[in-house]
Amino acid sequence: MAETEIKKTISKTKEKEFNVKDLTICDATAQMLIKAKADGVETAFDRALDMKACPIGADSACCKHCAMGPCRLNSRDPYGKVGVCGATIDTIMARNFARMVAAGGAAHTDHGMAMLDLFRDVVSGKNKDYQIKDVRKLESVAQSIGIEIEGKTVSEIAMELYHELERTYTQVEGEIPFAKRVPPKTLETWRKLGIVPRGAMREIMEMMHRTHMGVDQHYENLTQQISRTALADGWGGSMVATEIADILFGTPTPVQVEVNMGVLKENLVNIIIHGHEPNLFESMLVSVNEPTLIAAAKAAGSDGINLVGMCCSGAEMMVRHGVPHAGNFMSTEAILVTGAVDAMCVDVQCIKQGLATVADCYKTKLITTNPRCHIEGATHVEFHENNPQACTDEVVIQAIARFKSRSMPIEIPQITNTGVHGFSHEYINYMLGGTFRGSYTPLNDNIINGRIRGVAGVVGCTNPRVKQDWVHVELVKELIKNDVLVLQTGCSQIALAKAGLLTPEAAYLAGPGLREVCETVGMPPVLGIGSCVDNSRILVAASEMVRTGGLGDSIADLPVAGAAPEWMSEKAICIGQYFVASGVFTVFGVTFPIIKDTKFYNLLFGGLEKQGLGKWGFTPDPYEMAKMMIDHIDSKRKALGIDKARERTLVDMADRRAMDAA
Ligand code: NFS
Ligand code: SF4
Repeated sequence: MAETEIKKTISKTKEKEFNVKDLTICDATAQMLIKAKADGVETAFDRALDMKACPIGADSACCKHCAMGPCRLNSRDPYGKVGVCGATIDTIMARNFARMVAAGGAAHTDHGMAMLDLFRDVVSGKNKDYQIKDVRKLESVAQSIGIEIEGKTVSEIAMELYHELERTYTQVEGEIPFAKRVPPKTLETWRKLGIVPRGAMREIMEMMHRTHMGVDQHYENLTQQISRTALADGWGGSMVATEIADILFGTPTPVQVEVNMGVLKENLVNIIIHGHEPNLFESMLVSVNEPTLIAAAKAAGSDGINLVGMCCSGAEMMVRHGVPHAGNFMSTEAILVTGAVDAMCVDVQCIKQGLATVADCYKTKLITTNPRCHIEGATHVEFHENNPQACTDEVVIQAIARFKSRSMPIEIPQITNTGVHGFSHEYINYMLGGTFRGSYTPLNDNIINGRIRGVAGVVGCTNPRVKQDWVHVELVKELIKNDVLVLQTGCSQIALAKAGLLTPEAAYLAGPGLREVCETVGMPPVLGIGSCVDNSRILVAASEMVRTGGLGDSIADLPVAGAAPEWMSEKAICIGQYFVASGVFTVFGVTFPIIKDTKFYNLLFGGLEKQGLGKWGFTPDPYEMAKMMIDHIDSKRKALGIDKARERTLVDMADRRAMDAA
């Protein structure tokens, strides 16, 4: 069928010249951007070229919290002017930052609370479509917050756990349940600073109140609530989301998976699930295996149904069930350009409204499912947890109908990358310690003896303001080359999977110490953990490292660092802040929404560390970022007195090379 059937969305005047090599290192996405251009179809890459970022907004130097404004301050002379109400640059930036944290935290905690709602209905028997799959995990989570399990039935433990965890959200006074998992010294610091979260709803509400016109106008006091709100996400909403998903759907263990656009198949009905809620995806798995629907797909002329994921729920399904993953955030429009996607089904978060237009161009069904997220132009088929298949069967039926009437030319980039994903903190424990003596001792030992220099969490989004995947990949390569073990989640994990680094064979790219550990254990130097809410697994792993001993008393003592090199969402800011408040040096790329060398900046980038927490860092350059993280890791090693061990290892290596050469 003629390509003229494709609706053109780029007007001739708007069309800007670009070289795809400047936009992405993902070959599949590049191929589709070229096709999109030929088809006259616009994506976020085009719009980013067309939309110059507002420099005042980029620095958070504006405020529209009341109608005496909006007020714009001068980024170049931040103290030269104040808002109409008198608000200073520090107040304005801190309030804007606070609202980003509140919004990001709200996204994670609302998602976590929805998971908990489902858990309650499963336990009470109201919901019969889902079950508790991982009883061991249920018991260990219950025990971790002091619930006695001896002599109790699974459903008694589960009900008790539900009531405990509900406090994560609704509690008005006291400490959230997972505060019990925080290393004592870290918790002591939080208590001293008054930042132990009460309940997420309370913290987010108070944050919104305090950032209203004329309330909290001291950046230091605002920062305290910023930390408390962020911690209510990391050790609260996100952690509950992860733990409940494990209990209901199973705790991830390593699984070999295919990633990239080549997972689409021309002869199959292709369905993409893009979003953040595993309950929708779990039900999709049931629907695509329904014999009547498979028969219908075949009757329509296909060889069957192909279910693949994108973004974070995709990452969760990948680590839990080995479901193929088609790409990260900046590939979601591009993949529709293949013409091969019969339905893209979305729930909440990171879903570009632009998808509706691109889907329309290629006659792909774009289906929204969550009452929280409708998109103009998309079909809404609401998902109800108590009757999930009604929605997911309908998605399959619509996809089959689209397959049957396929009229577009199809072009699927023939690229797939096989890797091993699914390293939950439980599995890291088991992998390094063995079945009978599962523990973090071998990890700590290898850090102490210097084979592993430290651990880095590299996470977060992709963003059309930078070359897609490039900062992630260069940063991670640099880190492992320097013996830093890398843990990954979200879109960053997918970037590295596409670069082929989530394989045991990639150990050859690692420094000698890390390579030795990887080869002994048979693990990749880059461990894929799951979705963005699964960053909570990194917090638990860090606590385990402290508890195991030899690496200090608090998370702030550990030789670890974090990064979100291509971040874009408010969720990423909230994650960054909860890592910082937990004691981790966290570096962001792209841009940082604060003016350098202001008082608020100095607090985030240094002052918090003096209070016993972590600190922020910023650079768009991956090599500089790696250096900052490694320097930080080395300074922590020095403080722990384990820098000497590593120096010896390196001298030994150099000696050996000198001897080899002689
Ligand atoms: Ni995280 Fe997941 Fe991706 Fe960023 Fe969006 S999908 S929750 S926010 S873009 S990593
Ligand atoms: Fe301007 Fe103050 Fe109103 Fe903000 S709160 S818009 S700074 S007057």
